[in-house]
Amino acid sequence: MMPHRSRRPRLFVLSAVVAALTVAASLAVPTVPAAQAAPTAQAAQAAAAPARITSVPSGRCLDVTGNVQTPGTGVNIYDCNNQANQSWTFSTASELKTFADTRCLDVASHATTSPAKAQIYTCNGGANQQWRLNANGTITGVESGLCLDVTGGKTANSTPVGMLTCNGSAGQKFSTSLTPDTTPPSVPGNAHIGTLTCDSVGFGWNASTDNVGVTFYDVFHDGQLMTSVAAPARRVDLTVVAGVKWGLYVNARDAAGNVSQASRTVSITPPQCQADTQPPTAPTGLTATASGTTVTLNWKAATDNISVRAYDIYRGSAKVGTVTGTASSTPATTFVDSALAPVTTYVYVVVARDGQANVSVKSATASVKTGSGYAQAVCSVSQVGADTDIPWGLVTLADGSLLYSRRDAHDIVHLNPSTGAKTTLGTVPNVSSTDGEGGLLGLAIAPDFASTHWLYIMHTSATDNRIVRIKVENDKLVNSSEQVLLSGILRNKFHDGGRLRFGPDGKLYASTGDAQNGDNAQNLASLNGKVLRLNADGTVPSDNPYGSYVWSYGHRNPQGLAFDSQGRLWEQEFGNSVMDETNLIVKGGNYGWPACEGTTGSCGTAGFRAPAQTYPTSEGSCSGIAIVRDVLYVACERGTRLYREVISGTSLTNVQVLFNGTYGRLRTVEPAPDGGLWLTTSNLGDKDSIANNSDEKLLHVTLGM
Ligand SMILES: [Ca+2]
Ligand SMILES: [Ca+2]
Ligand SMILES: [Ca+2]
Ligand SMILES: [Ca+2]
Repeated sequence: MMPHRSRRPRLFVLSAVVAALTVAASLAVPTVPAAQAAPTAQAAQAAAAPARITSVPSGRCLDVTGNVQTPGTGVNIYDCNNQANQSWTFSTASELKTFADTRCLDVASHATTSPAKAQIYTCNGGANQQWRLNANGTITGVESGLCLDVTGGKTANSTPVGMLTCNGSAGQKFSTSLTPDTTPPSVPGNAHIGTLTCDSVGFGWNASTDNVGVTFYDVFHDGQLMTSVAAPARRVDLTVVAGVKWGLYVNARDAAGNVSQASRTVSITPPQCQADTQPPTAPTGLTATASGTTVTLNWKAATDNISVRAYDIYRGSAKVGTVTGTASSTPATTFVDSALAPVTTYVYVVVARDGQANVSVKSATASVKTGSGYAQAVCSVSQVGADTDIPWGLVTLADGSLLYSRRDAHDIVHLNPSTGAKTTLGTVPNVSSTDGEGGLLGLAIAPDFASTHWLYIMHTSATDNRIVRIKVENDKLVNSSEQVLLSGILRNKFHDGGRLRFGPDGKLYASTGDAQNGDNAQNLASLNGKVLRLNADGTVPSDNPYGSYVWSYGHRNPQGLAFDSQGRLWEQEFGNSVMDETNLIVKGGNYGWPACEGTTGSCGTAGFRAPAQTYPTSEGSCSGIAIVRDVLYVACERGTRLYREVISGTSLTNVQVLFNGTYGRLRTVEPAPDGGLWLTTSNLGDKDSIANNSDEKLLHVTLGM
């Protein structure tokens, strides 16, 4: 029921109606296209319950300017008057329809950069006619990620409404009884492969169901999106790489952008296209030069009848590293061996390998004597622990001992790095894995841990990712003390983020993945694809930029967080298939995913923040980061290396590659109390959720300069 109104607003309403009728009568009203006169079953379903959409600051209605149905007519706010140009429905295809469902709200020219024009247009199924009604009151264009915006946040009649970068302002808040679809499709069943050749495979699955309808299936390998196919297709032919093991799976997506949990993983290793029994030639021209206790090797590339894929580097008889390439990129011909003893002679040889494990004869040896000083990045490395599961989160206690989470085993270990002695604090309750990257993830302790005993934990549950805290007393988790600080962060097989870090401001920062749905990253109402900022008690800090937990957005799968000496937050993020990135995070910043990956894609979009450093995914895929004396250390999985980068202003300079291949995949790096680093590996069983099928090291790195 309309509330009784004062005379003045009523007069405004009446005059608006008269004005609108006059305009409508004076223009030729376009006829309804025949295709839309007979609604489909889907449209009929959507046509239920038209409603108004009101701008929050003014209470005025979203209104097609002048009550004109001509395609291209803009929208504005106007006194609510129950005219057809203020009556909206939200279709199952995520369209906002008006004029009795004959016109769709539309972003002019498919614009994706701010500002853009919002208008009505003939409904055509375009991505620029799909909208998301968000829980925080914003209405975002699916294609552009931009927010519907009352110009200048004004409240006057006839204020135009356009599209602007989402900024949390009141002019971007709307109220409506229209309800979006928030139910994701069911998990695609029976993921399976057909014929597998050296360069292709057929991949299929059973149809998912959805309360509205499945629109797309997104096919991934190991967290990388390969392709999206429109439903009802239930199979796709994929290009694969001979000899390279991939885990294939598929997620179903509906029109509203809800993404299902992933199917089971189907593991493939394509056969070689041609048998190769011919080893590469030996590398030649090997040289070794020492600078302090660091040795740099260089050699000339070997050749092969097909291709050289890797070089193994031996110091004496011990293999100390591997430099790898891919089917499309040759391996580098340089290697840095650090943390050597001073004033000692070392002898190196290098061998080349092809893609089928044929190994060349050894290169000629190169011998070199190290210098006396530690004037180098790394002095020494020692192993302080081993684990049969994947160490993920790691914190140092005041006595110098370590707590680390075991991702797939779901428990927390207390390690004495001096003796290697381990005790188990206990199993964290309600942890669930994802047959992928989810599980027991990041850890953090507040500065007042000694008195409060709170251990902060980020983990996957059966329904979501969440941040909890549990007291540690008498070397045990007190599970009865558990408090769930933040739940409802979407989970999926991959892209679960998971790092926690307390800032110098006493706030808890958390990195969340996009849950395999890039749209989440630009959706400020979503907790996914974000850096979040919480008070230590789990409440929203009053100075967060959007009145929510969101601190920055537009992230894909961030897993590294660290603060520098100026209190600035740096973040490490996995890209899709091209580039990974390190970002300097600013309050409210938009880091561009999914339109922009590293520096590729629509990275020039206004408002997108550029990364401080990028890495080809084959040389990166980095997870944890740590900052010691304003040098950033980046632990990389696929790149099997630790990057060392000097923070200089807002840049990262003097990039060095450490431990290239020496320890395999690296997950977590943390500052150690002696000014060095803790470093953990993630080599085996790291793409499954099977507990204790790994063979990992916990290392201590003594840093030099
Ligand atoms: Ca749905
Ligand atoms: Ca060969
Ligand atoms: Ca980015
Ligand atoms: Ca495992």
